Amino acid sequence: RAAARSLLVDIHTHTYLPRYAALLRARSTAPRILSRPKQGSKDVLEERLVILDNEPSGGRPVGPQYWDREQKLAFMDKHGIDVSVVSTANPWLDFLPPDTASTLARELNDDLESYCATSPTFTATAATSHQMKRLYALGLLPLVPSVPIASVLSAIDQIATLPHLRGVIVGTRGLGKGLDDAALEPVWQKLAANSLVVFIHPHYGVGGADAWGERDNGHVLPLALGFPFETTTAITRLILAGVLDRHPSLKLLLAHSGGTLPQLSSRLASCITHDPAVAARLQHDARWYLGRLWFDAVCYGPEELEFVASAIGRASRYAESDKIKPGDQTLVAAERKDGSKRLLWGTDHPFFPPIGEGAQDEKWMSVMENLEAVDAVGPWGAEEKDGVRGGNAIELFGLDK
Ligand code: 5CU
Repeated sequence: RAAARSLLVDIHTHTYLPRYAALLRARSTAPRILSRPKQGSKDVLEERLVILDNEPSGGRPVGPQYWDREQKLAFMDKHGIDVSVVSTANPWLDFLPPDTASTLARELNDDLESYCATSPTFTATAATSHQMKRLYALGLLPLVPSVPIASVLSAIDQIATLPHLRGVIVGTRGLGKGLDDAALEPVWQKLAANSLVVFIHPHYGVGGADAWGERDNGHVLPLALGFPFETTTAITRLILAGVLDRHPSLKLLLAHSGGTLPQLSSRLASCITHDPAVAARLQHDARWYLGRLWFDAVCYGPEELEFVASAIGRASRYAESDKIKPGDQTLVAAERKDGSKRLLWGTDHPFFPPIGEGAQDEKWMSVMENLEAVDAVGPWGAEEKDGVRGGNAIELFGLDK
């Protein structure tokens, strides 16, 4: 497999490794995997994944695509994906007591390393003959209430020594008090010092799902609204706590294109300005921080991608001075291109599979929509599109090293 063309890299793709799936099967409360007779046939059992509280319809069907590495590779082949940066799916270790979480983090990080290390190798570019693996991964930290911070730091040390782990995936609760908890300072410091990417991903959902109505809408409200609102709240708290001022080299990657942060960043800036106590804590205009973050390109539409890239690109206007006023149109074209450098393509596999009998053999609509969206962003040329499809991920995760 020699790639003369630019690579397609999936940075938002999950797994429940066999060790983790076994843990979920052994549980009797969510999160869990339960076994029940398949609808319409009493003798055939099916497994279902219940990870959200009050999950509708007894959870969702779950199968080997969640834990079998060969199925991950087959999915990648089907969609022309060269490399995946795999992460454990939610809710990670959030529900475990500190000792168990610490032990399991170490075991799962080792499992992930061998998952990647034994994956196929290919020559990434004919020019450099650099050898790349098809699988890299993001490790787990035992981020649970009452865990000794030394256990979290030791997991970071472990991850930093595992060659195919290039970062961590974290939820939004931190040690139970959010990502603006001062107790996390040494964690951010160590992650930054080791150049590990921190993928911030939702699980619980904030608002959206249960407000102002009783009608059952299945998974739609928690996933479409609750997840992005959760990410938005978590990253906003982190920014307001000055984490990015103290740790400017911290590499934070936000799920689902940053939730609603790009859309709300000017409103956030205005609210901060009108609250001097909060404003005094920050070194920059809120919009500046967008340019310090990375965003996945999992938003299913070209207009949204173009908008997010513009908002990221605009961040440079808010650097140290107000030399360039908001609304100045002269930079807009360049901004749209610059912002694209912080967008990275992803699939969300194995979530959002095709629906309906026989659809399993087709390419996944959720994947193709995200791929076609990149292609359809008007202001982007080949360089920007190649970057979002893979070049930006290669650079951020150092996949060519
Ligand atoms: O949209 C997503 O990322 C997900 C996810 O990660 N986990 C999940 O349960 N549903 C959707």
